[in-house]
Amino acid sequence: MKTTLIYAGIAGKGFDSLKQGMDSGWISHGLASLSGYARSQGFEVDLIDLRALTDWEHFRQEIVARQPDVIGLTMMSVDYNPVTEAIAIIKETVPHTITVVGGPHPSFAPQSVLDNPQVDYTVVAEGEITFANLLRAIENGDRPEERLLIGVPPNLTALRFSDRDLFLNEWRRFGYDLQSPEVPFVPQLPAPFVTIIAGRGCIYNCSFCKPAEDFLFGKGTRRRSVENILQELKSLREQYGFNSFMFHDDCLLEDCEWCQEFAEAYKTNGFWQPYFCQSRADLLVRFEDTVELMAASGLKGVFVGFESGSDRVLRFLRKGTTRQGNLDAAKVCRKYGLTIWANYKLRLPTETQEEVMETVSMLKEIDPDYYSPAFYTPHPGTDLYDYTMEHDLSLGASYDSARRNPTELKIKGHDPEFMRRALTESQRRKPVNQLARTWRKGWDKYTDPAKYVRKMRRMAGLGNGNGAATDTENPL
Ligand code: B12
Ligand code: SF4
Repeated sequence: MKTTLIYAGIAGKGFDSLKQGMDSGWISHGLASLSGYARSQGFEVDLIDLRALTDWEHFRQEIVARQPDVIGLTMMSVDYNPVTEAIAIIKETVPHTITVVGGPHPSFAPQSVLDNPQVDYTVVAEGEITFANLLRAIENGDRPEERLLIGVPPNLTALRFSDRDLFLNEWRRFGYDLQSPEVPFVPQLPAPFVTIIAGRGCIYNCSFCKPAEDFLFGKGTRRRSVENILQELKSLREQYGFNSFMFHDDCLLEDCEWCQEFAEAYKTNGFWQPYFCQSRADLLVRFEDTVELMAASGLKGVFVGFESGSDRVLRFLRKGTTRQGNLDAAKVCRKYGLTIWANYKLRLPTETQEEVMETVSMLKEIDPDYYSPAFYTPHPGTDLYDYTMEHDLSLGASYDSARRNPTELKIKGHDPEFMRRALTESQRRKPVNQLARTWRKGWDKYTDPAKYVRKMRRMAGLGNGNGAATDTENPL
């Protein structure tokens, strides 16, 4: 029996977009895990990655050539339209093929997938065991009648590692160079670069995220053992000689004991490769000792969900953090030399222009290394999505817009011109911070410190720089 998995993540960048930036350069661990488990149960699985194809005609040709018996498609909300189009082509070209859709969107809004009669099965929640069981039933000619299947959570430590070859072989077939298994996105994380997931779920309750993620992974977090993660890293070291990696986990730092154990074991097992992870701001402050240990083991940067600079908005988001807490978290990052990737949202429901400007001013104080602004996007299954719908705040954008990128507004009630200005302003550094950054960047390169200080004084508008080269420690 032939099974093909489909990654249809082209809503943002379109076809032929593979390896153009982080969104298009990473594997789907969902599909890679599904494939790993299916293979361990004796099934043959291959992949079509729409990002590597040229257009829908190309997709049609691939389907005709492969003639799969079963096709499994993964779907975030933003993938709804490409997945629907792919299924229409599959049913037109190889009508006998059984289509199975799973992933975050079907788990959060199953009816919207079940409504499509061309979808034979919709799988809610984690799919490894359920998908393999379905394949076995189909092979035995004993297909379930029920179209909605509920996934069974697997034991994460017992699972096979993500089947990266599923993606890498497919990319190689289309001529993509594999100097890095996944696309590195910041200079702090050099190629070859890989992503890894230590656990599933999150114990917190932010209104823009929950309860949706609980429908996917259940309440709370399940984490792989440190030993299991190290085994995967060892195999990645052997296979790809990776030079850096990133944890995809929503909030790695929530389990500080796990992080401490990992940091110790990472070093003692001879790893030196820099890595990034994601964290809430409050945990960086609460577990500063753990942050210090991790920084000593190779942690080089953190994706921080600052979200807002307004205490009222942070309470509304049930974020459990404060503006001051966000500022303190940034200080902890600076103290241990961690790159700050700042995630924040503008144009949230109920947010006033003054509150938007509080976020802008907070960012000026944080002075992050990378700005990651979002125009709030309601995602099905979350409490804030329900609030948005109940209060008729949605601008009713198509699924293609179910992305956080601040390109178009998705919520009614704000002046677009003001939002564009606020967006630009949120990413403008204070001149003093800009200067300090230029200083740090240039300092190492200058062989003549006095000359460098004179140049910086001129830039800072402190005269022509002559005769002022005494304070090389802090020229600003
Ligand atoms: C890493 C990540 C990314 C990465 C890589 C994404 C990728 N290729 O998988 C990047 C940065 C590229 C990314 C981008 C986006 N992401 Co993202 N991402 C994540 C994150 C943190 C981890 C994903 C992951 O690997 N999970 C672990 C794997 C094992 O789980 P999984 O993929 O869900 O797969 C399991 C089940 O869903 C199911 N399953 C999945 N597919 C299938 C298919 C079949 C046939 C079956 C049977 C089962 C099945 O079985 C799998 C194994 O148990 C999740 C949050 C989370 N913790 O999951 C958000 C998350 C998936 N992302 C989200 C969003 C919103 C986005 C963006 C839209 C953000 C944006 N820019 O606006 C983009 C969209 C990208 C695109 N398609 O164009 C949302 C999705 C919400 C929604 N309603 O769809 C999530 C849930 C975060 C959140 N809480 O809001 N993301
Ligand atoms: S936003 Fe982050 S911390 Fe909040 S519930 Fe979602 S994953 Fe957890």
